[in-house]
Amino acid sequence: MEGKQNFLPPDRLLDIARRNYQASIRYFDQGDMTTSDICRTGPVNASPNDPGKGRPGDGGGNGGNDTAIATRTSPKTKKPSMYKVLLLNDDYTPMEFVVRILEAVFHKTGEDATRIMLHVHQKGVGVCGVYTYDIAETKVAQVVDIARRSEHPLQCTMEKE
Ligand code: TYC
Repeated sequence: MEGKQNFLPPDRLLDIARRNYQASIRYFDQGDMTTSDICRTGPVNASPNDPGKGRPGDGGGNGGNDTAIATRTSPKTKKPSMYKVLLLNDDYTPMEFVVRILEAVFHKTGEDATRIMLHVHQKGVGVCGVYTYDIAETKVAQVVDIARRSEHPLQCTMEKE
């Protein structure tokens, strides 16, 4: 189909852009941003000889700066979720092997490792440490890998705190 395409004239497009810009300023003023959080960049339609005046309808005083970049100034940081790494009891893995695992993977002293191992042996489950997701996942994988290489059924898992 061959037909005329109805493009808006450039002046009309600029007018719409200007109105959108003013509306976005009003929008940011209502929220937690202020116009001071908005950094105006170079003028797109101001004359270099007459920088103080934009075209009619641009609000008059801003030199015709139609480009804005909104930046959030307050840093928003969140603490990562933490995960407990748990050791499970079984009837076959040797106590000494569990103590070695706790020393090697969780950097426990011999005394702490023995205490944790005995706790798991008696209660069925115990916490080896608390870590961010990736570290907890790696430690679980290391325990299971070492145990399987030695053909022990030792079970290790993780749980969100
Ligand atoms: N119950 C095992 C035994 O009597 C020892 C053991 C302790 C196994 C802790 C696993 O996570 C464990 N040999």
